[in-house]
Amino acid sequence: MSKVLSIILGGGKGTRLYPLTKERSKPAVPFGGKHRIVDIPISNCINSGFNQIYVLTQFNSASLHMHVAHAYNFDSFSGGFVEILAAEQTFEHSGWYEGTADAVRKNFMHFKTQKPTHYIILSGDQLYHMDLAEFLKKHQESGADITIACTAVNRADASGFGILKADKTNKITEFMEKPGSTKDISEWIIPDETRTPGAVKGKDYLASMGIYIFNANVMEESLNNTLTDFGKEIIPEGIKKYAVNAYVYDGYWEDIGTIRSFYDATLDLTGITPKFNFYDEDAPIYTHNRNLPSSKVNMATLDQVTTSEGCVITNATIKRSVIGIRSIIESGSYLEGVICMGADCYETDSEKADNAAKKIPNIGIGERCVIRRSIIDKNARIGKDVSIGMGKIPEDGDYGWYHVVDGIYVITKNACVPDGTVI
Ligand code: ADQ
Ligand code: ADP
Repeated sequence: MSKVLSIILGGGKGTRLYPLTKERSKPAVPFGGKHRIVDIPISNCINSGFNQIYVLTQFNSASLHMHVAHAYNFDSFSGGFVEILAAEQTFEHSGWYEGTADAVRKNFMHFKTQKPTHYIILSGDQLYHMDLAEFLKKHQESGADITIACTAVNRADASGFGILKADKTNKITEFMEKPGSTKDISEWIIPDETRTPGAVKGKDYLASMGIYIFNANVMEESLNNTLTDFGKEIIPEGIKKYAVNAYVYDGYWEDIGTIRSFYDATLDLTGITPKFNFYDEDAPIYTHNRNLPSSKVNMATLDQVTTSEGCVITNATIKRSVIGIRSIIESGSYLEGVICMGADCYETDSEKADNAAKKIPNIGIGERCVIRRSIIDKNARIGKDVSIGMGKIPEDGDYGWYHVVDGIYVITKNACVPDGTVI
């Protein structure tokens, strides 16, 4: 019998998704209108039959705890749990996780007492459906000590991933972490005899997906040192010492750890045939059930839009956008290429009267706004006649209540945007 502990690496300082990670840890960042990023790896684990799950995160956030507590309740017979382990100061350790391996090491005593046979290490910021039970089966059949899930990528993508060489038996012979874009890596091109049937032309390099299975004893030995990162140190060292295999995955897999990739992958969900399937009965993506009312749409035109529960959209034109829970969009507004994360609550009539007295807009998007190329974080108050992203895009930077990252406007959580603002 195997006993598998799943460990989701929930994120370092979260700088690549800043400012969405300004007030929350990365796993808690809202994704796809009603989910959070962490729902993807957790759902992959649960759908694969692995329900003992830890999420390692750099800092504690109330919203992550509340989300996990609401969303993942297992009955007492299943033995399942999702537990968040945030970096903390103890007598032995001071502060932050120094890297991915260090995060696992700092919690290792906690894991070891459960006597697992295997650890599955998963990245917290990737979009994919994968049957991890099949991954474990292949790992066990091969007799490997460590198996790395990998996928074929093109030269441009190879620069930012760990790339590897594997022989006909899938044994990994060499590994290089993030070769960069200028190095000649032509000798790492996948040889024809090891290409999988699903191989795509142009995707010539085998990249680590940052998803690993370790036999429990091998994990313990691998961490018995001061190495801090899996990709930079533990995996390259492991290849010298252990039998390390590749498990090639041909399906859709995307990193959503940067503002650009988060924005593109989210908007892809609005396409006619999105690359990531949220509509798979056999592999649902779980989340917090909030008991919100259905969305109400009055006289609006919506084209390639996903709307979540509890929205009220009036006389708006919305194209290729993702509208999050409890979004209020007032009359005459135009949105294109917008990720609107929605709100944590509805405002009452007296709160709205208060807003009017203080001359601050209500939560939501006011009348006659035009917004493009933007991510609007939760609880933002966008006044009337606001224009965002219609002119020349400013340089990337921090402009206070909004940031521009990779040419995308990010309106910060709780931002208050006065009537008539143009950016
Ligand atoms: P990266 O994703 O660049 O490469 P890393 O920064 O170590 O590697 O992040 C891996 C995962 O761990 C991410 O989900 C990240 O958020 C999380 N993480 C990072 N630091 C953490 C910390 N201190 N505490 C908790 N979680 C942390 C890795 C591999 C590559 C591989 C790519 C595939 O190193 O070889 O190709 O993943 O995406
Ligand atoms: P989500 O739906 O995003 O998971 P919740 O609905 O659980 O979130 O609420 C998220 C946050 O909003 C919590 O901190 C909660 O306390 C807060 N919240 C919920 N309702 C209200 C309210 N009526 N007024 C102010 N804050 C609220």
